[in-house]
Amino acid sequence: MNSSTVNKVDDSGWPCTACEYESPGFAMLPSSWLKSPPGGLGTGAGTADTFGSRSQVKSHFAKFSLLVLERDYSSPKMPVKAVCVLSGDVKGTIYFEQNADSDAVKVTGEVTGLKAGNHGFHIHEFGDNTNGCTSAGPHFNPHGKEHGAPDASVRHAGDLGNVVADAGGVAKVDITDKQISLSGPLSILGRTVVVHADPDDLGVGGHELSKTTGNAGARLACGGGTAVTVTGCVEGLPPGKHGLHIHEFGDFSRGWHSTGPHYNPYGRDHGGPEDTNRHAGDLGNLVVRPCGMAKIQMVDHQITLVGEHSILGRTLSITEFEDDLGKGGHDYSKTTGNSGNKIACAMIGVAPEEYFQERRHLTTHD
Ligand SMILES: [Cu+2]
Ligand SMILES: [Zn+2]
Ligand SMILES: [Zn+2]
Repeated sequence: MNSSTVNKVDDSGWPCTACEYESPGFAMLPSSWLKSPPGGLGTGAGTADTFGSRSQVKSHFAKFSLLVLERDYSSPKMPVKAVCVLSGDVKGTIYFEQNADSDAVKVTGEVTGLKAGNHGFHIHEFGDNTNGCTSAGPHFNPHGKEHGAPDASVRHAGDLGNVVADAGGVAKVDITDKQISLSGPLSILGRTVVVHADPDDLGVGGHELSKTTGNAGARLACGGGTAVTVTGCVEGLPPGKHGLHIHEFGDFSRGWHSTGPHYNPYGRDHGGPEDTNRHAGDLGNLVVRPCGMAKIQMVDHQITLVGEHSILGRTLSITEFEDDLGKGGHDYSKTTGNSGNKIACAMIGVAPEEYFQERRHLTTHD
C-alpha cells in the first residue's frame, strides 16, 4: 500500500491527498477488540465490509474508509487517551492517559459545583446512564475485593479515593493509578466515573457501607463511558457540507432504505454532535473541500464500540445536503437535520488488524 501522495492543491491551498483505498468503503474496527472487549461485544459483531451504491448517484459516488478507534493500534507505544465528561448539577471533564498496557494511568481534570471538602471519586462498573448515575452499577471490582483506599492492596479497581474541592467548589484532579487500565481485562473504557456527595472513608470508617462504597453518599455527577475517536478519509463527494450519521440497522437488503432511522437508543430529537439532546448517531457534518475530499477527525462522547448500544453492525451514511443540526426549523430538522438523501453508506464492522497498520497513516497528517 502506497503512502498518500499530494496529487493536487485545491483553490483554498489545501493539499488534496488521495485516499488511495483500492477496495470499496468500510467502516471498521480492529480485530483485537474481539480478544479483550472492555464491555463485551454482542454476538452479532462479526466481520463485515459492505458497501452500498445506487446507480442514480453514481456521479457522486463516494469511496470511503473510516477507522473507528479508541487507540492507535498501529503503534503499541503510543499513549492511549480517553476523555470523560461529567454531567449533573456538578460538572467536569476528566482525562485519562496511559503510555503502555502495564503503565499506571494518569487521571487529570477538574470538577466544579461541589461543596468544599472531600468527595468520593470512583469508576463504577457499567457505562449505562439510562437511569442517571444509578444505572452505572457498583464500583468496578474485577477481582472481587472489598472497598479500600487507592494505595491499599485490598480495594476495588475502581477505588480512586477522594477529590478535594476548594472553597469555590472546584476540585482539581491529579491522580496516578496502577490498578486501572485503558486496555485489556482491567480496562475502564466504557465504564462510568462517579463523583459523590460525601467523603469516601476508604473502607475504614466503621460504617456498614464502608467496605462496599466507602459510605460516600449520593452520586452527584457521572460520566458515561469514554470518547470514541473517529478518523478517516472520504473522496468523490460534491464540495460543501454533508451530514454524517449512524443509522440503526446494518441491513442492506432493500438498499439503503432498510438501514432505518438515525441510531437513537435514548429516544431523543435530532441534533448536533455537541448537543446532549441528539441521536447517538448524529455526527454532524463533513466538510468536503473543492477537490471532493474530506478528512474525518473527531472525538465523540455519545457513540460507543462496546455494550448494548454499540455502533458495530449499524450503518454509517453521508447525505447529499448539509445537516442543519436540528436548528433549521424545517419539518425534518428534528428527525434528520433535513439533510436529504444518503449518497454513501457502509456498515460498521470489524476488520483485520492489517488494515489499521496499512491505513492508519493516511489519517495522521493533515
Ligand atoms: Cu462511587
Ligand atoms: Zn469501592
Ligand atoms: Zn439524527
